[in-house]
Amino acid sequence: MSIYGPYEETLNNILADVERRLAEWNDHQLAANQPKLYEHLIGRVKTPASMAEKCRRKGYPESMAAALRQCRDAVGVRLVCNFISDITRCLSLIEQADWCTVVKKKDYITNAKPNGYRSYHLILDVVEPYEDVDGQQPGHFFVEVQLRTIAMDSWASLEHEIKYKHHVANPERISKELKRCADQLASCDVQMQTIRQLVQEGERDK
Ligand code: 0O2
Repeated sequence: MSIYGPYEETLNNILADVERRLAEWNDHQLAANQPKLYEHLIGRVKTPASMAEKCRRKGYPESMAAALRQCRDAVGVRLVCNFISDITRCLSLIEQADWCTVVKKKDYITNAKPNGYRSYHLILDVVEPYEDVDGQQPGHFFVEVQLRTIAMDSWASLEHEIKYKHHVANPERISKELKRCADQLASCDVQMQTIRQLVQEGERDK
């Protein structure tokens, strides 16, 4: 039996619902002739094996309650944005949305991890028409949202891939190069933002 017990289908439904709401936001922006909020979206329900491993790593019981209440990232959505300012636009919409409450924020953009990882993480409490682990219906479910630029996302993919290659010859050198690369990409994100601003100012002055 999966660590999610009978909730596996519910989690997939919640993911679909959150993805639909976020896609609607992008559609509204485009219909109003505004730039996209995000370039693309990736959603996933954490695999039961990966969730069981996380429970063990965190010292939680390998139970449905721990998977759904203590871990809080069984359902995850990553919004990959073109510009840093789009991350701010997404954040502001999420904070004002009536269908969710932000219960935790981690700003790894202002405070990058020592390895160079950058991203903005949110935990949302979403009310959905399903019974939750406390027997409430509509129930409360947690959803993790990660907001990144394309540059931050490509770095994280590469770093993630390398992390699981345990037999690399020169791990210190690779970590150092990865950190340098993350800092250069962060500087490119700032430059891209400046270019976007200049283009927008030019359009306003026309
Ligand atoms: P997956 O499959 O990506 O979900 P908590 O202590 O519970 O508040 P948590 O969840 O342990 O926090 O850690 P945190 O810092 O919020 O980040 C968890 C997720 O962020 C990871 O998920 C990654 O997706 C991403 N992440 C965090 N740090 C790094 C990093 O250094 N490199 C990369 N590539 N990704 C990172 P999972 O659980 O690893 O897997």
